[in-house]
Amino acid sequence: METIFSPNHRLHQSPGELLHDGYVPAFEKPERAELVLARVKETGLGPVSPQAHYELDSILRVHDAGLVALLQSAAAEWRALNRPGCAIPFTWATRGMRQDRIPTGLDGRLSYYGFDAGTPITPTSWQAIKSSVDVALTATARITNGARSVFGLCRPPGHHAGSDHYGGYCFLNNAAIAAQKFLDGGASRVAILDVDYHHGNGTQQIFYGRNDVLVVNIHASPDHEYPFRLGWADEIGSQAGEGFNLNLPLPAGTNWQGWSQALETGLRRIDVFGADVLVVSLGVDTYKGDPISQFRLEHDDFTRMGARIASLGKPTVFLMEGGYAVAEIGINAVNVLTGFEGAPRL
Ligand code: SP5
Ligand code: ZN
Repeated sequence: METIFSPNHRLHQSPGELLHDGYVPAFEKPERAELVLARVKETGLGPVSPQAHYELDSILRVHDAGLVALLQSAAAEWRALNRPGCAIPFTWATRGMRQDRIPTGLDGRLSYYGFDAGTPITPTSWQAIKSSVDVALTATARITNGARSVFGLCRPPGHHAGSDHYGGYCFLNNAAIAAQKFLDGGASRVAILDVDYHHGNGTQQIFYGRNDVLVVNIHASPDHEYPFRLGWADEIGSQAGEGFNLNLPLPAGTNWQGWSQALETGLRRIDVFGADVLVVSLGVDTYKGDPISQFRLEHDDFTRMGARIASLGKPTVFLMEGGYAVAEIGINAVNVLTGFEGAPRL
């Protein structure tokens, strides 16, 4: 399996942010992608290729222009106000506050488009964000050109980013942009399988009213886990999209036995849907040793996961999302890919 990788991911690095007196630690760090790349090479998974450069139009098919503009300018605007550190919001709208009006000032726009305090924008973040999308789009093109599978080693990740909001270490939704690219290239149905520990709220929101993209999420219940405000089982899609969003929330402590049952449910739904192509949001923060997560998957379970995904027999793009047990992230991510490749073809 070919891997698409950009060293530009290093241009986004959270310093760990002081937010009033609270500390927001930076689990999403450059070593993550470097260790996955090292494991790709160590295992001889396949060639590693650079990303191609794409115009912004593929991003604007999914995201609001105002969000994209803010991601490009926020750090410079922050600096122009003589502030140290990175651009970060510190006010959020709750019930009874206006959602319809975009404030003109920087803090107001950060409040409007951002939804958490853990996703700082540094002076060079935009280059990493854009390169991560380019990695996803390059991977997408490989499938369009006939590859059975490809790995987009995206960083920063994307599945928490919605059409007009960013957060959860995510700025632009790589998986959603890839899915839309497939549709624009002639596919009629795309399935997104999100196996990250956290609910992919952004991916769900982007496709919630549509029936051309089936979104299946397996994740920790939002009752107790980030992003807390979306990801329950009764979210099934709206209007034309009703029945085309499947959430499979699971309790803390879930191991392969429980997780794989949810996977089988998700795979059956994708099979019935009849996707032309599958996009996997590949987070490996379901690992038992993950520092911010509460599931119990082991190294070999990731191999099993890849083999089960392969049983769908679909052209498949894997795009890197979360996973924070840095020493093991490479083993777990690449185990999914080798498990996929080792599975008998249909
Ligand atoms: C892509 C992805 O996996 N994003 C995850 C974003 C999670 N952000 C919340 C992190 C909260 C960390 N809490 C630390 C608890 C450690 N004991
Ligand atoms: Zn995650």
